[in-house]
Amino acid sequence: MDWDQNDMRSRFCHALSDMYKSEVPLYRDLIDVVWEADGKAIQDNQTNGSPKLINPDDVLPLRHRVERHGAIRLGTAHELATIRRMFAVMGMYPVGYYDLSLAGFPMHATAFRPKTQEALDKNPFRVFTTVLRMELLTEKTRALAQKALEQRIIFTPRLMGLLDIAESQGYLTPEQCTDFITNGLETFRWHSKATVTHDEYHQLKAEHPLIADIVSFPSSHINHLTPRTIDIDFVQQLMLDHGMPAKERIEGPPKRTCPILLRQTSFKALEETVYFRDLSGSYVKGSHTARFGEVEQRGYALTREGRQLYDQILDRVNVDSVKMGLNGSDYDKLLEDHFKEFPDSLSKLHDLKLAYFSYRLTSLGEQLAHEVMLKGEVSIQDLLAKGILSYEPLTYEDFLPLSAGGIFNSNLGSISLSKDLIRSADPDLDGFQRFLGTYVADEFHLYAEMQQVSLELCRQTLGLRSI
Ligand code: OOG
Ligand code: NI
Repeated sequence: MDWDQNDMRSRFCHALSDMYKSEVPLYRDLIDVVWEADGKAIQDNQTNGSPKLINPDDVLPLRHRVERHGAIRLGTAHELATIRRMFAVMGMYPVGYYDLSLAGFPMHATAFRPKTQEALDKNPFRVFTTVLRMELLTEKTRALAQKALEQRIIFTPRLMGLLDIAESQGYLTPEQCTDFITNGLETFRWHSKATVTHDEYHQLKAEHPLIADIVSFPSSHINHLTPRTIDIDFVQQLMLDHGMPAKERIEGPPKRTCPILLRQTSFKALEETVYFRDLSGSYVKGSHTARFGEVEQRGYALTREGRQLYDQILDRVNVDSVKMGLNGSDYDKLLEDHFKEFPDSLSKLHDLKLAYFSYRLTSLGEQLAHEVMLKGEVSIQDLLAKGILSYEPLTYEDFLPLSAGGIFNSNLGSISLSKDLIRSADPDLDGFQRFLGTYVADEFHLYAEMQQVSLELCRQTLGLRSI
C-alpha cells in the first residue's frame, strides 16, 4: 500500500507552506530570520561550549526547517466534522480543548496533531482549529453569521469524494493522494472576494474582528504558519532589526534554563485589499486584517501539577500587572520575577513531578540487563541513583489558551461588544465534541502514556517485575 499518513502530512505541510509563502511574502522573510537566528544559536552553543540544554532534535537543520503549526477558524458543525475527517487522512487527531472565552473570544478550539512519538518524530505538523460559539454572539450578529455560513461550502466536491473513499477503502492510491493534497489546499486558500456586503462586514467586525474573519469569506483561509526556533528572543530582536512589524512581546513563560511549554511571537497581520459584494452584484473595494506569521519555541511538557503551578503564577502576574498598569518590558520583568518560583533544573522538574520524561537505559543499564543482575522490584529513584536509568524531557506538543489570546489580540484588535457575556461563559467541551462528532484526546494522558511506555521498555529489558 502506498498510502502513508505521515508522508501525506509532510506533503500537505510543504504544499501549504509554499502556498502561504506566495500569498504572504513576509512569511518567507520570517523563515529566513528564523534560520539566521537558529544558525547563530547553534554556533554560539558550539563555540562557548555552554552547558545550555539544546535538544539534538532541535539542532538538526533539515528537520528544523519543517513548519510546525498553522491555524484555521471555522463557523459550523459540518465544517468542523469534515475538517476532522480530512486531518484523519493525514494522521492528525483532535487533542486538547481550548476555551478561548477565558481570553474574551466567542470561540473554542482543539489542535489536530499526530498522537504517537513515532508520528511526531516523522513530522509534528499540527493545526490549531477554532470554532465560533454562536450562543455567545448578540442575536442580530448571530442571524447574520448564520445566514453567511449556511451559504458557503469550504470543501471541493472532489475532496468530499476522496474522504468517502479513504474511509471506506481504508487507503488512497498515489493519484488519489496527490488529488487529496491539491483539493485540500483549496479549503485553506485566501480569497479576496468577500461573501458579505461592506455593511455586513462592519456589523460583524464591530462585535468582534474575529467574527468578521470567520464569517465573511468563502474559505477558511490559513491565518498563519509557524516555524519553530531554538532562540525566540533572538528571532524577536532580528525581526525588529529587519524592520518587520513584530508583536510587542513574546507570549508564554519567560526565558529559562529549562524551557517549559511554549513561547510564541509573530509579525502583525497585514492590511489586505478585499472586495465586498454590493447589492447590485458588483464589488466595492475595502480592506481586512487577518493573516500573519508566527514563531514558536517549544519547551518541556508539564504534568497537571506543573501546569497548575504555571497557571497560578501567570494568573498572579496578570492580576498584578493590571493593578500596577504594567505592559511591554515592565510586564516581562514582572513575569520573570514571579517565575523564579518555578523550579528551573531538570532534576527538580523530574523529582517534583512537574514535567514528563522519557526514560532510557544508560550504557551501564544495558550491561546489567545482559548480565541479568537485576530481578524483582526497584524504584525509579534507585535506578537513577545507580546510574542505570537516565531521562530526558518530553517536548510540549500543544498550545496555551492565554497565549493564543495574546496572539489573537495583537493581530486583530480586541474590541468586543459582548465581552462580559463572553468572559462569564463556561467552557463547552460537550458542545465542541458534538460538533466534532468524536472525543478530543486529553493531552496530559498522551504524555503520561509516552512516559509510561518508555519506562515499561526499560523494565522489560532489565527483567524487573516492576519499577
Ligand atoms: C489561532 C491562535 C492560536 C497559537 O499559536 O497559539 C495559535 C488563531 O489566530 O486563529 O495558533
Ligand atoms: Ni499559532
